[in-house]
Amino acid sequence: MSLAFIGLGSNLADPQNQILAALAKLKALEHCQVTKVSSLYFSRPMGPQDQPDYMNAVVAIETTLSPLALLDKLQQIENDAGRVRKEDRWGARVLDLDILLFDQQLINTVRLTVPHYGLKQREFVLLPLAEIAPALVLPDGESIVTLAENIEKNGLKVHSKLS
Ligand code: A4P
Ligand code: MG
Repeated sequence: MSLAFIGLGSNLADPQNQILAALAKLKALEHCQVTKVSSLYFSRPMGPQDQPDYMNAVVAIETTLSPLALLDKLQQIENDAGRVRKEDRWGARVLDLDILLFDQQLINTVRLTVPHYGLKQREFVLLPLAEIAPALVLPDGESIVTLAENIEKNGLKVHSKLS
């Protein structure tokens, strides 16, 4: 059994409902058990500023799936939500599901980079992670709580509880 952390983000087509629907689909995945759910966070866009604000959350999943099999499931959920992949980096999206961590594994393949490359620079990832896994330490030895305490909050705030 592995422990994975998944980041959820949306800034189009009713973001709050997108996150709620994605959470329900994650809970229904075979070979996966959602064990922790962060609050729903309101966040300012990272990247281009001419896009709507985001809703973000992080969940913990216990799974017997491989990292790539889990990625397949996440991309299926993104596609079902009507996600259209565009060229514009960091642009608006209906639903983004990222594998933030997979146990203490370091993965560098064409399809998958874990830990997620933006993990340490994103307040909307670090704070929800610290909320649900305060004892978590990254493979490089850095503590999530310390990273979360030291990052610029950029208007991040808890919007509501998810469960
Ligand atoms: N991929 C590699 N590693 C991973 C991983 N750990 N998890 C590959 C998931 N996928 C991973 O993904 C492109 C490819 O990355 C996938 O096919 C997969 O094989 P994508 O979801 O199509 O691309 P993306 O997520 O749009 O990448 P991009 O444009 O770099 O976006 P980011 O970095 O995810 O940022 N502001 C706020 N406040 N909140 C947000 O959530 N999100 C973004 C998107 C921008 N600004 C934001 C937010
Ligand atoms: Mg993504």
